[in-house]
Formats: sequence, structure tokens, C-alpha cells
Amino acid sequence: MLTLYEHPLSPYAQKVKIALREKGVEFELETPDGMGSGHTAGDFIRANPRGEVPTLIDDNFSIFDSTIILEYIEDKWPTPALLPSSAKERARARMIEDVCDTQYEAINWGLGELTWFRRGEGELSEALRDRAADQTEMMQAWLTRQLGQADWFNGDTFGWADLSVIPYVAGSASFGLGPQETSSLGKWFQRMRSRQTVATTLKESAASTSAMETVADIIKQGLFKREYRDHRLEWMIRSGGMKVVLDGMQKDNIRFSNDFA
Ligand SMILES: N[C@@H](CCC(=O)N[C@@H](CS)C(=O)NCC(=O)O)C(=O)O
Repeated sequence: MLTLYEHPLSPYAQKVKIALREKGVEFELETPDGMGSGHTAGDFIRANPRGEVPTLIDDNFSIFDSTIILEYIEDKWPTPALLPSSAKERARARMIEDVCDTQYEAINWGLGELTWFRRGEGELSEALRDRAADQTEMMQAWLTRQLGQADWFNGDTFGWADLSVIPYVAGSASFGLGPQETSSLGKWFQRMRSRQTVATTLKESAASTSAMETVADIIKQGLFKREYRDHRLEWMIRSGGMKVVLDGMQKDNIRFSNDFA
């Protein structure tokens, strides 16, 4: 049996769900107790000492990190192939994935911190939002250049690169920063949304957004410790949110990555 620990809003988990659905592989979904609070425990933390989703369990074998999970899925269920066949196209798909998982993800994560967790209210929040909007525009312009005249980021057909971009473009759209409908990226977005595996995954994400309306209060009660690490922490600092980081440390409602116990 295949179990995927996930959260519907996690873009990394969305990549994995789309891949499994494209391959027609059956899996069970589980959201770890205390997800995002910094207090996950039990089987989940034993499977992934980072305490992050997605984590895939295949018959007692656990795999973490969405890219490594995608590689495992492609190795174990090679058909239909999600990576293109030529070495250059494969490298290009992986570069697009890496940019989206790091630089693009950080922008949406930052918008989530401002919108859902109400960090840096007032002028600081406005300045960070403006910065995020500019960065989104630049990122989408870069993606548009990668797409060129093609229908798919992966080449002739849908694949790895497309499922790696969609969580982030959909994330931007949820903050009112989606691509223009008539642009090539906007048309790709529409093609992607009409694909069953993508539509199902985005529907699950949209259904869990309403739960985010209460999280700011939970933060205030000190029950949630958000993970600030890698590109996310860097985004907050370089975009002008050092105060948010310091406030979070002082109020003890942010955390950095786990020690490996
Ligand atoms: N590099 C990892 C990143 C995974 C990750 O950051 N997941 C987030 C959710 S989007 C998480 O589980 N964070 C733990 C937390 O919020 O406590 C991957 O590609 O899977």
C-alpha cells in the first residue's frame, strides 16, 4: 500500500499527487496531526525527520522531498513517462522545477505569511505585498519565455515540468496574481486546469483554503510555529521583512529546520 503524507495546500505535495494520478497509481492520503505547527510526531516524524510533507511510504519504505519522490515514482512506474526523452529537455524540465520549488515558492509562501498569518501588518505588509507582486510578474515573464511557442513546458506533451509549474501559478492566482487569460501562460494555465489530474488536485487545495482563515488566531495563541528556512527565510529578509523574522523569533511563533533526532 502506498501512503502519501501531505497537506492539500502544499505545492510540493501537489506535484506528487499529480504525478501519481497521471500514472494511475492508487494511494492513500494522510495529513499529519499538527501539520505546520512545528509539533508533528509519531509515525510521520519517524518517516521524515524534517517533519515536512510530502512524504511517501511504499511498503514501509519512506521517501521525503518532492523531487526525490518524483524520481522514485518515475523509476518505479515508468509509464507514462513524465520526463522528456532527450538529455537537454530533461535538464530543462529539472531546471524549471528547481526554480519553481525555490524562488517561485518563496514568493507565494511570503504572501501566505502576510495574508493568512497576518505578519507585518500595516505599511510593512503593503510593502512586502508590492514586492511580491513585482517578483511574481518577473517570474511569470521568465516562465513565459521558457514556454515559448509550445503548449507544454515539458516539450510536445504534458509532463514533469508542467506539474512542477502548476502549483505555483495556481498559488499566484489564489492571491489575485495569476497570468492574463489571453497570454500564452494564461492559455497554458487554462489547459492545465482542464486536465483531470490537475483539476482534482487544485480542487482539494481550494477546499482547504477556508481553514486558513483561523490560523492567524492560532499563531497569536502560540500554538503554531511556522517554518522559516532556506529560500523562504531568504525571501522574507531580502524583500524587507527582517522585522517579521525578528518578531517571530521574539514571540516564538516561527522556527527553523529541525535537528535530526
Ligand atoms: N524540499 C521539500 C520541501 C517540503 C516542504 O517545505 N514542505 C512544507 C509544506 S509546503 C512543510 O511540510 N513544512 C513543515 C511545516 O510547515 O511545519 C520538498 O520538495 O518536498
